[in-house]
Amino acid sequence: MGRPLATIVAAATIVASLAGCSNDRSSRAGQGDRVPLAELLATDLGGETTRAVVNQNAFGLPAKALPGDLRADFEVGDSFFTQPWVIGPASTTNRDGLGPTFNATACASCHVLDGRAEPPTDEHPDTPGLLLRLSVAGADANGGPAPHPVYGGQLQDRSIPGVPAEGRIGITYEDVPGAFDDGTEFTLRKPIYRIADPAFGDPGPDLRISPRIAPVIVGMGLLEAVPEATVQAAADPSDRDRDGISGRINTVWDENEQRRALGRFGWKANVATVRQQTAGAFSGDIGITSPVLPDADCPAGQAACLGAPNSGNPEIGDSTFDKVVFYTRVLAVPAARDEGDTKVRAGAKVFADAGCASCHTPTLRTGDSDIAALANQTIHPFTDLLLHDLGPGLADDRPDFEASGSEWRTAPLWGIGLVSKINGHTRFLHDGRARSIMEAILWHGGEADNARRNVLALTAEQRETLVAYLESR
Ligand code: HEC
Ligand code: HEC
Ligand SMILES: [Ca+2]
Ligand SMILES: [Ca+2]
Ligand SMILES: [Ca+2]
Repeated sequence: MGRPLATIVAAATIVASLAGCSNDRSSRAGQGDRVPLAELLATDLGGETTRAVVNQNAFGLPAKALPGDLRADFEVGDSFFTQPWVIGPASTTNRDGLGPTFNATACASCHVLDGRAEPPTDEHPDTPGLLLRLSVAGADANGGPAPHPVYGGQLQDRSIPGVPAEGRIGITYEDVPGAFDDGTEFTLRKPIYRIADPAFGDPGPDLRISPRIAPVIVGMGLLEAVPEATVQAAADPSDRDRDGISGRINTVWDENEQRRALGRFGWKANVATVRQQTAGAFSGDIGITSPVLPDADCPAGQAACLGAPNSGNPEIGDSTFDKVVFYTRVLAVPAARDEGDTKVRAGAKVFADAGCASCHTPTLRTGDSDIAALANQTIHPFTDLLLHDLGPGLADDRPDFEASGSEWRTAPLWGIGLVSKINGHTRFLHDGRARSIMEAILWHGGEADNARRNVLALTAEQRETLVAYLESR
């Protein structure tokens, strides 16, 4: 183990105690020496596009360095992202066409303040930010999940009058107890999902459900501009360097380009581009047809859905659609904070020494982008954009293109510390099951099991620094 920076006394203590701990740990411990502290503590997470603003709207600002003439497009995109769509035909003809079935009336209903949704709770049982993706065994014509023959690819729990909603999200919880090595106990809560009140009968035993929560959507265009070769180079599917961490790319169907492409977006890197993600959201989540997905999302057999009128062909036209895509691509990453704080600095070392950076890659470089401000930026997203097997605890047993039932894309950690301030909750992971940042870490298994065990071995004080560090990002 090399020498930590002399100025960081607390971190040095942590390194020493990690090295002396008796846990059976892999070669990952000590890899922190290879992750420069300067990268872990960088504040310009989105490169030159970073915005140093900490308020309720910190996820909702345009990238810095965006030329003025593009700001108008951003504003139009914002309004179609934020304002509710209405049932057609309506006098507001450029905002009608909601449904026939849907989950929410606007992008912003789920990505609240361009941030992160909370799963349904006793206090907010009808909050829309959690989706159930549905399928049965096999693949569709493009290698994606095969939709359920009756309920389709997603459970739409709302509908326009005269059309039945498909059902409701049913969740029950199971307690999963555990303890840190120092004896401090904790209880995780494992959700179990079903379709409650299914409108078209029992979906049957072949139904596969993948719960997904709406994430923060800052920095999307930057992630899109990371060269494919960078992502490919980080993949290590057969774990050649024998560090216990593989990392695979997902290859998905790009509907816009009509070809297979590298998956980057969604919790399983199941979508190639922001454009496709936006079209998918308009279609599946809001019931708005678009230039990319011109047909209503009505499975065969749902007669009322199929028979309902459209409000335009498509309901969102090229120019407006493009502006929503643009808006979503250029949302600025807020600057990190508290980089001089002793706790935060100590926590950065813990993060590196526990092996977190093996997947949560601190630094990437963007290549070309059609949006000049996003090109050639050094960014700190804390993701490798790769799939990792996180073990049975987090598995949904629903493959998504190349992703298995237990593989997930490394979640970007930029912006994570502002979720509590902007969205008023601390629910993390792909379905929001974790009730705190620490619970999210404790759910890690599979390829991340060594990292989790390193965290179990920390003292209470070290755990606090790790969380303080993540809250500064
Ligand atoms: C019903 C809730 C809901 C609505 C409405 C919604 N989203 Fe999402 N959004 C999600 C969920 C859930 C995911 C994760 C999807 C997955 O993993 O497949 C997501 C993912 C995304 C992502 C990718 C984020 C990432 O880090 O990979 C983008 C971009 C996005 N949404 C944009 C939009 C836009 C634009 C709209 C409106 C047209 C919209 N969303 C409407 C729930 C929603
Ligand atoms: C083997 C790769 C890997 C390692 C190592 C790893 N993670 Fe993760 N991390 C992931 C993946 C994949 C997810 C998404 C899992 C999910 O949502 O089910 C994730 C999710 C998270 C989240 C939740 C983010 C969100 O937006 O919900 C946090 C926080 C986190 N990791 C922190 C850490 C910390 C701290 C460490 C080190 C102790 C660590 N991770 C080590 C792959 C990894
Ligand atoms: Ca419609
Ligand atoms: Ca459906
Ligand atoms: Ca490896």
